[in-house]
Amino acid sequence: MSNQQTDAKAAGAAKVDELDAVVIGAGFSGLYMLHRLRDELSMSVRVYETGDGVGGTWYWNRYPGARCDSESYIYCFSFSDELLQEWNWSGKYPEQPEILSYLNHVADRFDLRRDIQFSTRVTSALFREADNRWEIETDQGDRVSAQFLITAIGCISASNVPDIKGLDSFEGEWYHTGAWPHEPVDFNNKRVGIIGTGSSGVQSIPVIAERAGHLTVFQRTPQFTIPARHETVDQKFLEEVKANYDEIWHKARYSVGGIPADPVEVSALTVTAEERQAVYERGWAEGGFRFFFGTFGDIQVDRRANDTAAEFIRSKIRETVKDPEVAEKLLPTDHPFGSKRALIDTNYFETYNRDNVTLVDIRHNPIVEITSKGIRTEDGEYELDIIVFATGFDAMTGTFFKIDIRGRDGEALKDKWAEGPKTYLGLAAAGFPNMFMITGPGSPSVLSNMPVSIEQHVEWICDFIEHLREHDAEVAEAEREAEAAWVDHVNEAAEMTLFPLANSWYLGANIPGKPRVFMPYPGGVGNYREKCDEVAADGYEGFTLGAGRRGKRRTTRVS
Ligand code: N01
Repeated sequence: MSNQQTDAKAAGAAKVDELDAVVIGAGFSGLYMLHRLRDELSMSVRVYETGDGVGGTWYWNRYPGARCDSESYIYCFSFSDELLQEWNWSGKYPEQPEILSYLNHVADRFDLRRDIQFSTRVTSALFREADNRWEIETDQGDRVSAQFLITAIGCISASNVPDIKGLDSFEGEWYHTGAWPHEPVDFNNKRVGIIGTGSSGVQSIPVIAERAGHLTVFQRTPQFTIPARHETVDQKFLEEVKANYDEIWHKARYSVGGIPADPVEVSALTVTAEERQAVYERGWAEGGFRFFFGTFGDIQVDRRANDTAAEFIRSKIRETVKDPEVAEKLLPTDHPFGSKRALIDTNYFETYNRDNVTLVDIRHNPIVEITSKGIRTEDGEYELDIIVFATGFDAMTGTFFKIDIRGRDGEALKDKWAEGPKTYLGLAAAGFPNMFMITGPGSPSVLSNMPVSIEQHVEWICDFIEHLREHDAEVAEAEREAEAAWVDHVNEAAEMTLFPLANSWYLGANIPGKPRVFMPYPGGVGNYREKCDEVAADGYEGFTLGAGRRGKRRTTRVS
């Protein structure tokens, strides 16, 4: 393995640095990947990061109210006991600034910054068959070659600003929640309009409403959302957690969603109406994902069971929102509960009781255009000083497509995935040797507590690289048959759930023209981990290992 880490620009444009690995992105995934490759496998690694700091998602998503839906004690790395013991979370659900501080602490603690090149976007990555290396270029003129290319680019990082006529003519300010400015936005006495009521909208609407002169919410799809019951972390609870972390992480790693919840077997359909009501009331009072995972075992897979939870939430909306007409507009009726990303909130429905908040139902009164003064819907114009787009992301594939990634025979990843992403285990793609994806499409990723999935991927990739080194194998490539079988399995697993019944970004439905394919793996992080471990134990079944050159590929497995 080479150990050369000369700075590309310092060495001059003509010089091509030779690295063992290039990692794209310095969020949770990229930071841990760098630590493992560099400090445990002694590899030469460079991380390229578009932002001017670490944090990924938590660097970009600085909108008012941004916080994580996973509880803080499990929304962190588990790989270092010292790190777990020394860090003290203050919020039950950590706010964006606190998560960003945590990631900065991790970067400093493990001395990661010296191998991260900030303010640099990777523009292309081409696999050179002649010497089995990736050639990577950036918008800063870097040109490096690496044996391994590892994407740590996040699943929801390509912002989607919808193509609405007239945005250029708007004379006020506009922002996307996923690319929020670093300086505070002044909402004081301003007329603010927000489009979108997904996670970002539901979190930011109550906070913006408190600061703005007037807030108009443009809602296309009403959402199910559960009160988070946010509070400061109970210190006694944190002490107990710290004393029991091994057990907690074990449970999370073998769970469905990467959180240490005990599976609930009881069906919502086998209890009496009174018992069901009592369970939902308890879940509602506890709040957060406990309602989702801790009430009944079949609400995610059985429509009739799901209907009971959906009706309970609708009754809570009617109870909370004082104006019956507004409440009616807020009732989700066109998709099962949880089939779009499950949401949790703080004072979301209560916000519609405020005098300075107006709800516009753009499903029945569509946006026609953005004007110089605001937003015009079919029934009139809403004058605004600020427009906030909480309109989500070109998820899971969009960030890949911003980079010109080409594998064997110059095949573009964008072409390979034209009809939807095709991966083996969400970790690798046939035709793209030595490229590994952290939380790629086809892995549990966005359906899980991300750090748990990220750690599993990073560790699996490192074990695989060690295996390659031990066996003198230069190249690893997913086999097409294994990839096709995995894609089929992901689709079959999705068909067993209620996910396909909603128009969600999981299916690409939010981006006009995007193929409707369910992208994350819905089989649960525990099952997925076991499958990945089996693949490894079986000599990395489904991968061809070897020199990798055309005509010289070894088709027998090295184990
Ligand atoms: O984006 P979304 P998000 N005209 O795609 C609407 C993670 N996250 O940024 O439902 C009008 O969910 C769209 O309407 P519809 C989390 O995984 C986590 O909120 O498509 N409206 C929807 O209401 C999450 O799922 C956290 O009909 C348009 C909204 O915009 C993911 O990021 C916090 C429109 C987009 O919702 C994305 O969440 C934040 C158009 N043309 C985010 N296009 C936490 O952990 C879209 N919409 C807390």
